[in-house]
Amino acid sequence: MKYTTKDEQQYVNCTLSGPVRVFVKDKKIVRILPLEYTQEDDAKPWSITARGETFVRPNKAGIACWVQGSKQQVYSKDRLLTPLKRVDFDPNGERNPQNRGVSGYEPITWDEALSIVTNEIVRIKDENGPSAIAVTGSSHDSWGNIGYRMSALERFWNLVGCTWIDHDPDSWQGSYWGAIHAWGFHWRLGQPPAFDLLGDTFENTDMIVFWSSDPNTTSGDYAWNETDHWRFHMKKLGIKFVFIDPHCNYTSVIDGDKWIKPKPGTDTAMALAIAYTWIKEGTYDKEYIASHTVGFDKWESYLMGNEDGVAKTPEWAAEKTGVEANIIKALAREWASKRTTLAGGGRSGMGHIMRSSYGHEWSRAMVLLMGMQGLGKPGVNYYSTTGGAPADWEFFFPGYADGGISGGSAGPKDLGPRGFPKRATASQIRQRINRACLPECVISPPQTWRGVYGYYGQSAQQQLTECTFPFPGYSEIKMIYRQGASYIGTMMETNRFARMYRDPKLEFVVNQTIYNEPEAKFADIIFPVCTNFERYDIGEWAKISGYSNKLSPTNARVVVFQQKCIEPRGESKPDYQIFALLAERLGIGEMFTEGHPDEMSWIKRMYEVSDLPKVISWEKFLKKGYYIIPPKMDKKPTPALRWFYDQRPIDIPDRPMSTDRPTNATEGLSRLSTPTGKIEFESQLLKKFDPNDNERPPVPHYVPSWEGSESTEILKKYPLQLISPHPRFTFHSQHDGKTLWNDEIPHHRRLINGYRYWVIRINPADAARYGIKENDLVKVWNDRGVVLCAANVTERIREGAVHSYSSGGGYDPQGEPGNNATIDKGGTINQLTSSRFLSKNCAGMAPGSCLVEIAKWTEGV
Ligand SMILES: Nc1nc2c(c(=O)[nH]1)N[C@H]1C(S)=C(S)[C@@H](COP(=O)(O)OP(=O)(O)OC[C@H]3O[C@@H](n4cnc5c(=O)[nH]c(N)nc54)[C@H](O)[C@@H]3O)O[C@H]1N2
Ligand SMILES: Nc1nc2c(c(=O)[nH]1)N[C@H]1C(S)=C(S)[C@@H](COP(=O)(O)OP(=O)(O)OC[C@H]3O[C@@H](n4cnc5c(=O)[nH]c(N)nc54)[C@H](O)[C@@H]3O)O[C@H]1N2
Ligand SMILES: [Mo]
Repeated sequence: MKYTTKDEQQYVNCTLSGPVRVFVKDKKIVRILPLEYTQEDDAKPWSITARGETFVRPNKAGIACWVQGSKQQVYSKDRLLTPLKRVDFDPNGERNPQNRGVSGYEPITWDEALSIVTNEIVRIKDENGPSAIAVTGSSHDSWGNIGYRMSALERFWNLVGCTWIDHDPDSWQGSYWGAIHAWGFHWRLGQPPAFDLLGDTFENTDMIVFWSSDPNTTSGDYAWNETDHWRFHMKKLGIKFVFIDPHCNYTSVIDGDKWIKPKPGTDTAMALAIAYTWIKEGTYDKEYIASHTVGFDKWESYLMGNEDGVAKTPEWAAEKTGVEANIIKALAREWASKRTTLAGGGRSGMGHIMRSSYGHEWSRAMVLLMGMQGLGKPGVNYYSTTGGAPADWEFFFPGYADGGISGGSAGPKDLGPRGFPKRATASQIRQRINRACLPECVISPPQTWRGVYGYYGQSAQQQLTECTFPFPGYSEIKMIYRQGASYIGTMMETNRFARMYRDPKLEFVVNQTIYNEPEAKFADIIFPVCTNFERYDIGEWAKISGYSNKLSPTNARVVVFQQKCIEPRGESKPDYQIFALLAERLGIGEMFTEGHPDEMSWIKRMYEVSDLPKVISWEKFLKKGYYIIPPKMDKKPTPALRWFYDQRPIDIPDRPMSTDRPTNATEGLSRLSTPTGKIEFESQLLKKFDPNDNERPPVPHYVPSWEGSESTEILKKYPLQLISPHPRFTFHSQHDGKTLWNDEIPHHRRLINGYRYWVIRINPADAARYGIKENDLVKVWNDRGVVLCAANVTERIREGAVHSYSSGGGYDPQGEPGNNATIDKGGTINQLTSSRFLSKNCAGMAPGSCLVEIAKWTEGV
């Protein structure tokens, strides 16, 4: 085998950004390389021939740049190696909550740490009931179905009882609050299926409009360089790529033919003007409108200005968007004249624009534009070029959202009634919190929100229900148990979180994470967790399942036995083992483990309930470390929405709300899951719910942002629009600030006066006005926070906007944490974003709507 020397051992593992081969020498990781699929018994590569060209799937995994750097990360100086206690926290005396975030830590033994935590759990439960303990994980743990937050964390806390902190629909805000009302798919939170769209695009598409979409950076989640080859091939086939984005993003730089740069958050106006042009010029699919849609007359009436006296002409949109009317017209004409696919977001149904004020209106407008051009026709799809490769979806292996050992709750199951685990767990506590307003729930209840409660893909109606915290009969929050330590970097207006942690109402805070991260420093007790290279697990690369259904953005379905490569560093432990120890002390050890002595026997059980035993023996799987599920190439492709276009019974392996078997509840039907079964230009549900809602009316409207290019008053003080999409060189906070591997990348951080600063991008015209030059240190601020950054002066960001990646891991306050005037040196851009919800009935985060001021920073720090 390549790259080996005789005294090295090799292991296979899977990271959240790809499967790898790990080389170990003298008990230390020496190298991490992408997994190659070149063994004799590996599935042979599939190929697609279209327009006379053949594409063959690559035979090695296209992992993310930071995965190869994970060797450095394992040995990072920031690893937590022992349990820690805050020095001025005494569970039997002074707790000093006001010092969280500033006081130091001392190492304590596992025995001491577990005792303190179990005593506090028992005490707080006794005094207030279990609902006084609020629990949450981050969006993404390290890979593996057993250790994942929806698995071990949920199993443990469902048994103990707690108030779960629900994630708002951060990744798919607009799809969830908006697109669901246009085309249904509530079980996939409003995102469309992508089955077999790779082949359909190769064969039939002439042009792709990438709207708020940078798949080269975001990859449709977890799949990184897997899809780049696809787009290179599309270019070779002559498919034209148009980008609509205030930032000339990486995909655009690499593959783009045209870049259109609207003012952030104004895109719905452009969408309306495109639809207006099609109506005026008669260039839309009238037959499809008649047979596949409802409410078009209402949409037409709004566009023509019958409702508000304003026709949504390209000239009208030009004023809103800053994009010339003739460009909008030209785009509309070319779009209508070609077989055009719309790539909305880096994965179909995502995109930073839908994480901004009224983002749901954009998401609905996107569906309706496609509705006007015959969505589902060959080459006319909603598809972000990040999924839809040939795959065998009958082969069963669960994804993490299927709940692992909790038997969990994150939506339609792949797992089904296969006896895994024996006892599914569910907390008896009805009270839940929306994490977008967690600080307010803790500090200043009552708090009310709508539409975030548990797994929110049960039905479209579910999002109309209101929650008020505290729920009747339940406690306020006295303790937070936090798995992962990223929220100061990743949530909105995050000085709120620092204030929450320092509030005396919180009697006890536990953090369980891998690194000495910003949010961990607000805990009273910290449990050190090992990386995925230091424990066993099992998982399929990039497979989420549950609410993301059968989405696989990779070239191959690869199931990995995640081999432990080295012993856990220091005294760190896998999450599973920490919970097993706590459970034992709480007297529920046997309930938690179901008698399994360790993770390996859970792994074996997961192997057994999957289809793996049919194709690879347990012994061989353990030894080889992976299995590649061969696609069924003899099966006729069923491109995502072709059945709907053809008005045939649904023929894709999608599973609306099937809770028991992997079959299709709407099998035999040729309707969407909207109330009418059609694409709804006027939403029947929203019409019934609140016909007068002017923030999310039954027909999608352009609504000027509450903090954007039309906010005249705020603009006087904060004239620049900040967009903060997902970081190119790290997965959220996870690979930032821990090693030089990433921090040395000049578009990630910049070394100025011995400190590595987060980068902010500014247009040369704006930079000139402010007297800012490349690599200058700048202060970026608004009423919510002050952040120091390094300036990158670039034409790639439109004038009037500034661009900085969303979520670093380097929060470094130069004064009192939580004070909005305290300067953060670490680049925590999310101190600046607003905690205001998308719109009044849609309780999700809207980082895209954020105004700031900037100035060259000349003072020392
Ligand atoms: N490298 C990397 N990849 C990731 C992640 C990561 O952290 N790092 N995170 C993963 C996760 S959890 C998710 S949810 C997905 C998210 O995937 P997406 O939601 O698709 O990604 P974003 O980067 O938020 O936004 C995509 C593009 O929208 C553009 N944009 C911003 N504001 C506007 C606007 O007002 N109008 C228009 N037209 N465009 C705008 C941005 O410049 C960016 O190029 O990414 C996943 N992939
Ligand atoms: N401005 C702005 N903000 C955004 C967005 C945006 O577009 N713009 N997007 C939003 C979106 S879509 C998302 S998904 C969120 C993501 O926000 P988060 O989920 O908060 O981000 P991560 O950085 O992935 O957090 C993972 C945390 O878990 C820890 N961790 C990793 N593996 C393990 C493990 O195995 N065990 C334990 N115990 N800990 C582990 C990591 O060290 C880290 O602290 O950010 C949101 N924030
Ligand atoms: Mo996300």
